Amino acid sequence: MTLKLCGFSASNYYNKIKLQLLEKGVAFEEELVWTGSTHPKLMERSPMGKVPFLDTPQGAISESIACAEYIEQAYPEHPLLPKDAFAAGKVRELIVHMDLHLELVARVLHSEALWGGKVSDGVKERQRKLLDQGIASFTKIAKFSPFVAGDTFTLADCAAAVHLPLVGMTTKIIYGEDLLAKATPYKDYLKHLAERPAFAKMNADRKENTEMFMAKVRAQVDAAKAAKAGA
Ligand SMILES: N[C@@H](CCC(=O)N[C@@H](CS)C(=O)NCC(=O)O)C(=O)O
Repeated sequence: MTLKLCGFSASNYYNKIKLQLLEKGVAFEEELVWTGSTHPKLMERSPMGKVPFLDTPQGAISESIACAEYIEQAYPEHPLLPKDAFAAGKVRELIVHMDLHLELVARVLHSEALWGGKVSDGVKERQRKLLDQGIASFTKIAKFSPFVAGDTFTLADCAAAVHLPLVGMTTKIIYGEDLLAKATPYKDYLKHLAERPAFAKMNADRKENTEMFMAKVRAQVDAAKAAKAGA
């Protein structure tokens, strides 16, 4: 059975794993699975109903960190984690930092930044403090020389490539300035990464799927508004 990556290409977490598979040259299939439902296709394979998840010959694995580690172990060719324990720890540190202290913090603002909703001033203030702290500490561990963990392309670049643009864009919309661009050279770094074939493929698929995803979300928002008006 070919390894299957499940989810949708507009998702940054999905693309984190897709980049890893493409960079490593692992043969894989993709299964389009949307979130936001309790469909068994999703819930029976991903306990939190989130994407991505992997369908492996032995069963499903969710959570991108777990997926990434599974892939590194099951497909050891073209490793994206250094052999040295300390260097590998620093790569993992960067990934966890970006997931928890940048992406998840900015995600709270997505309803206003991306989906036409409203986030209260109090929440914006709270997230701003967390973002300032997350970004300041990120600058202490991110190298950008030229890769985020140093001179070698690693799993941390798969995370940085998908999270940093979303965090930067969200802060620009909500706070009027790209807080990440002020503190890091992430835009030049992304330009450099975009030259890699895996990134070009991921970005092309992302653009196509994002149109479908936006249409789906807009339809859901309109249906919710209509239901509210009729209530
Ligand atoms: N911790 C998860 C986060 C994944 C995640 O939040 N994925 C989003 C799509 S980008 C999702 O599934 N959202 C639907 C939901 O939260 O119900 C991971 O690392 O895989």
